[in-house]
Amino acid sequence: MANINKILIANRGEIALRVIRSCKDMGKQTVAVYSDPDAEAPHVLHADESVHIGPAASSESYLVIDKIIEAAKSTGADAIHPGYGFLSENADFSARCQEEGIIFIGPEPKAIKLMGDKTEARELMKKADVPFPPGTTNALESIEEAEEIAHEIGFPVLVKAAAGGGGKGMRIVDEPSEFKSSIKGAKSEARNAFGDDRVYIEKYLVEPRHVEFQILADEHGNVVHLFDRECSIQRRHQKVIEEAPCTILTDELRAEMAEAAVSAAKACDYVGAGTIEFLVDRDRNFYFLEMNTRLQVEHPVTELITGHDLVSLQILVAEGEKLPFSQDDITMSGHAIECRIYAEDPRDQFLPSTGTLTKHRIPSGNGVRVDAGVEEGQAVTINYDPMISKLCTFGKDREQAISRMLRALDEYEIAGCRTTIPFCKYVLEHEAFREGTYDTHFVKALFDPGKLDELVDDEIQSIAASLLKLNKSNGETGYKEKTHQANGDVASSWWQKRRR
Ligand code: MV4
Repeated sequence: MANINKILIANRGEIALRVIRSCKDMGKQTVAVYSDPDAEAPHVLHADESVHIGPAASSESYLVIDKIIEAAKSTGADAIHPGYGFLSENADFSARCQEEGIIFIGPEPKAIKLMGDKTEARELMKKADVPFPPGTTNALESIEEAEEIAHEIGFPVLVKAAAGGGGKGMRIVDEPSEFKSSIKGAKSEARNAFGDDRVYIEKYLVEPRHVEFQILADEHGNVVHLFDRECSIQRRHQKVIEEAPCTILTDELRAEMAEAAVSAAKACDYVGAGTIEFLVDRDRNFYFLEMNTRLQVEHPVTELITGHDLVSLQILVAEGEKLPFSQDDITMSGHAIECRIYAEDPRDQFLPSTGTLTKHRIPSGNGVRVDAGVEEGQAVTINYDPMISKLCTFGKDREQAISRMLRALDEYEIAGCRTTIPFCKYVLEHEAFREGTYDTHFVKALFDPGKLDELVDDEIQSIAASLLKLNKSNGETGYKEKTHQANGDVASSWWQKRRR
């Protein structure tokens, strides 16, 4: 048992803030680290102490193991929480913390390494009796070998990078003639992205749904699951909307998948919070896809349906405590949805839309939770992930969670950059989403940017905000009356539209 007194959060933005909040709930001291442009970021302002770790580039700040370790030592932090992204799934970082006598709030290097290698993970699932898509559990040696396996499992097949995940180094192959170029392409992409060009093949599942299970494990061999999340609404392998629980699972299938998820975690001697991703096909067969050895962006929807604080539990387990409950004590109720609000323009190919958030008024009310990493007046830059916030709603059932989400999206006021709010509204109002009949191809197949009708709304909001600012500064220079008039006009038409 190791009591943790002070935790360094090796991250930024909303997740750093999220971790700080649980630390405070538990009476733990907090240390933030920050790059040049983050000097006044919310995570720095909310932590008890902070350490500057370098310039904007992540490769020179948030990703530098030596700098993070040094910051922990100089502040006397006894543990490090990596959040998600950055160093969270870096086995060397977990190992280095161990060497330095600092508690890494996450799994052992062994589990990170194992699950980071998709061929090894598949091999492990074979032993653990967890189903995975048919194909090889070894890296490909030759085109002939690939053709042989494809002949066995049937086209289409997928060429995937062993070091991959998140869609990089992945190629669909529909017929033998495409093999050569697909393998070459996947290999070169994998080499560039991971410095590892090993690839393998597996059966390509058409129209699958992405369903994942949250698991938690302690050092004493206890492994539990906290049910499932549906994450099929993605674009370019980036999740946009998630919900819990998944609507297509029967109690029976849920129990079966949960058992497989727990087996997968046990197979790699997992400790901490982790996620087992599955694909579910049209016949409701499920297949292990990968394990994420970190806390996930979408963890709040699980917290909302189970009532448990996953970050506190991660910390508890890192202290060597036993899980405070058994599987039977964990129940779920109601329904939760998360919309990721990105600073991207859904009308222009989701291109990043940077700028200063001249207005950021988050929604509230019954069943609404917002995890934001940016505050009004702050700049959204291209240095980091363009996610502004995670807007979650909770309801007694899916229908209530959806109507609360639409209410919250309507209430959300952002000016200074374009956001994915209109896109989220589009999805939530779509028949396929309402009926729950969508799959991982939703955005590609069903999203029509021409149908976004809130352009005027957004633009007027942004003009109104700028004019309001202008109005304030002109108040000091004597032009108040004229701009006040203009501002009043715009503001009133904006309100009229909003009230329709
Ligand atoms: C698949 C698949 C179909 N069949 N594997 C995409 C990201 C990476 N984690 C794995 N991915 C997929 N693997 C087999 N055997 C389809 C996808 C996939 C996908 C998966 C989850 C959510 C969205 C997706 C979008 C396109 C493709």
